[in-house]
Amino acid sequence: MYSIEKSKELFARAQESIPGGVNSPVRAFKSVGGTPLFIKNAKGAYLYDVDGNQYIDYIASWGPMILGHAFEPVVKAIQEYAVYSTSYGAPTELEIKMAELIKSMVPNVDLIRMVSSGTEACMSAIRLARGYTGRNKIIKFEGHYHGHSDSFLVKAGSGVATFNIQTVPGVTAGVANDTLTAAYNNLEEVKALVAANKNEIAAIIVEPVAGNMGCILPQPGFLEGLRAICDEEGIVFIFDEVMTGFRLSTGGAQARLNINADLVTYGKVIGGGMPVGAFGGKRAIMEKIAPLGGVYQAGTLSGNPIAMIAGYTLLSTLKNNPNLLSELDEKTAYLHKGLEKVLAAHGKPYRINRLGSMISVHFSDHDVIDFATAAAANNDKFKAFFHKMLEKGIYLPPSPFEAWFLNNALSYEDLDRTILAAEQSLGDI
Ligand code: KE4
Repeated sequence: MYSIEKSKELFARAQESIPGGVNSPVRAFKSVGGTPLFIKNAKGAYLYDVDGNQYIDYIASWGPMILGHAFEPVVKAIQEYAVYSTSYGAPTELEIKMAELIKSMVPNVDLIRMVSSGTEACMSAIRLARGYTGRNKIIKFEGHYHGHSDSFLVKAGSGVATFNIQTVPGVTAGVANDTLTAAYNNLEEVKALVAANKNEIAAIIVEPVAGNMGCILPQPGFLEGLRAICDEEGIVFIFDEVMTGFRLSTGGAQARLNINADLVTYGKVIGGGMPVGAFGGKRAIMEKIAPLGGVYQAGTLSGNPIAMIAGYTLLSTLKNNPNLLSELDEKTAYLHKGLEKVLAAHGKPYRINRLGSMISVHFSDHDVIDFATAAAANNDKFKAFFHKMLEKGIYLPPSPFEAWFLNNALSYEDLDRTILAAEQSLGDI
């Protein structure tokens, strides 16, 4: 058994000054139990905790570290630009280059606005859709997570599902009443909501490939059906690509799934580990955003130069080397195959969901196609599996309601170590 004494000490100390000892709830290990590991440093595919233990990292900072930790070109860019000052509060050419780069990778984005988190991106996109349509209501999907702004904390995924929070205190009934929810992959439910709220729905927001209840794929025709409903009803179709963007392809889920949204939100990968989010899309809609239009949206550190150069360096590396994402897909397929083998040999029910490098394991005897089926899996078994893997130096997301995030610094030896650890862990639970 590896020692985590220093993490235990730090966790106790952290709780004296930080709510729950963490700055984001999913890091607290609350759903899986045990002590969250305090990380000292990371490089490539490996995390090193304060007790000196090494882990193969399948969180990758929840997505951003897609080419591995401390990716040299990003580190060098940050070091180079930091001496020019870390923020100006005035426009820079760097922001233009970042916007032009994203537009070159995502053709149906005419205008894009930088913010500092995925939450801000999704919150702003919803306000924009409401301002553009003059309507109040939105449709989101159960188990989807679009950040922690009030409108989205209704039947949300990620940490909200992990902690089984049904209604979030502080979210007023007024706000919650304007958020309608449907089961992911259930087009009939969406049609019924639209019919019952005729001309009142401003936007439908969806994680095109869900990642906040484990990884769950859109069923054939589902996204196309949503697109048709939005076209017929004048509803703004928003793809939340905070997780899928620049991971599923250099054009994100829109390109990979060949379907266009009206607005798209980004986060995670586009900052290369620095705080960046963005929302963008059709000019006719984006022109409603201040200072062009009346939909106010702002941010002191939006387009921050250090964040921009980090994101720009990572994104341009992905754009100029499209083999990197296909290598990552191949590595994930290899892991999938290996896990399939050991899970089948284990003889207990399981499902593996995967698209590209988004993957999750569910101890379930039925297909996991929405939140209800994800929640009905044997998630106690997942908790036991999580800790057995951690003891073997494999750091998975500490919740069955998260996708695993692979990074391209993972070697095939790391993947074989993971598969062997899974085989051993399954034997122990
Ligand atoms: P942030 O505000 O955390 O940057 O992004 C919110 C967000 C929006 N949309 C999607 C699809 C997301 O996955 C997220 C954030 N994802 C979680 C992990 N599943 C962030 C981890 C955390 O809360 O610490």
